[in-house]
Amino acid sequence: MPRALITGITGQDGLYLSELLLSKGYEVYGLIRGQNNPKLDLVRRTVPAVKLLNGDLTDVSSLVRVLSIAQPDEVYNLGAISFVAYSWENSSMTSDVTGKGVLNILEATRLYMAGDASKVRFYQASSSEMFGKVQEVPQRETTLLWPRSPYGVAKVFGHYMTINYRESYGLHASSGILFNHESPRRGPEFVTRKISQAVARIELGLQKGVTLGNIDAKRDWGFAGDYVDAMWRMLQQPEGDDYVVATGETHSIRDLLDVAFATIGVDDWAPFVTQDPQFMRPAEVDLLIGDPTKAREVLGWKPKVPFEELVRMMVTNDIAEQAVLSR
Ligand code: NDP
Ligand code: GDR
Repeated sequence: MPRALITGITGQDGLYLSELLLSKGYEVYGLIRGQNNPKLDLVRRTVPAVKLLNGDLTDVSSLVRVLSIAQPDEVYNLGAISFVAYSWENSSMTSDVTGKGVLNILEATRLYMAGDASKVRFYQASSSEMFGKVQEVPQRETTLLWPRSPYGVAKVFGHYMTINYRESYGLHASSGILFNHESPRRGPEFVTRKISQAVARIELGLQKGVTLGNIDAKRDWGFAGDYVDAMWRMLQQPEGDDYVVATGETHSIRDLLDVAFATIGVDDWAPFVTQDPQFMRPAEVDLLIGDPTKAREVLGWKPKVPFEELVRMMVTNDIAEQAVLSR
């Protein structure tokens, strides 16, 4: 039975990846942090077979201990402070967790493999946020990185450190440059879920409108359930490598509002949407669109859920969820 360790198990991707690996017969270990993590219950309910171990990406000794207990064949490093807007307000902590945390888990993995590179394979959750200021359209594995947020800068550090461990120690390390991926499990701070929850509450008469920041930004949005499959495929290759994972389509937040409000039969969303500078970022990433050719050709991966279906799935789920919560 193959064994996997996932950091970030309480996050959106951690849950989908756990389900995928369990369905493939893996024994799955998850890193969990904090004395009293409120998301622990969700993990226990959703994927009860996952074995949880305490540790933190900022504490390398905890990572060494967790690896020695889990004895994994595959390590998926999904843990991060992942909210871009928050990263300006907590840039040092974001650097510690999202940046140096990658070095910590790579180093713990190197110690664990003890010179035997066949012992373990490593996945790093890199991000399209590393592309930042537009240099090339669409963005691919070779596009110049120009991050525009402390989060993006930290991810660039983690990305190159992963490549460095591959080149220095022969670690089978892959970096997935994933573009935005969403689901009904997406954190409510991200724009897709903020909108799907708001639209659901408007439909139920619980809320009057929603206040957003820049609605002209464009993103390449896919479904998280599809994207975790690409992570797994990377670690099944003979060599570690870097892959862009994206749909190849881009949409503005205006497009997102069109589809979300159409789901509740509203054609003109303008009366429901206001903008506030508090949700604008000091530096914006205006346009993301990925070229997933390499992932398709090498990994045999392609996205299954199109944008409109994804948004409708999220709104429909939130209507049901909010109806229960409001009872
Ligand atoms: P989430 O924000 O949903 O989850 C982040 C996870 O990181 C949580 O489980 C959180 O645990 C954990 N974490 C935070 N701080 C630490 C720490 N100090 N030590 C250990 N774990 C920690 O993110 P997603 O699931 O959406 O994303 C997964 C990864 O992929 C992240 O690294 C993200 O940056 C990256 N990514 C995401 C994309 C997306 O569109 N979703 C696109 C590209 C990259 P806790 O419950 O303890 O806070
Ligand atoms: P992003 O996702 O920054 O791309 O990072 P987010 O959903 O937060 O923002 C997307 C775009 O929407 C604009 N926006 C708003 N965003 C939020 N959160 N709230 C608002 O009210 C709002 N109004 C407009 C933003 O300015 C931005 O342009 C996500 C995270 O999952 C990262 O961890 C990951 O690496 C990248 O995707 C790829």
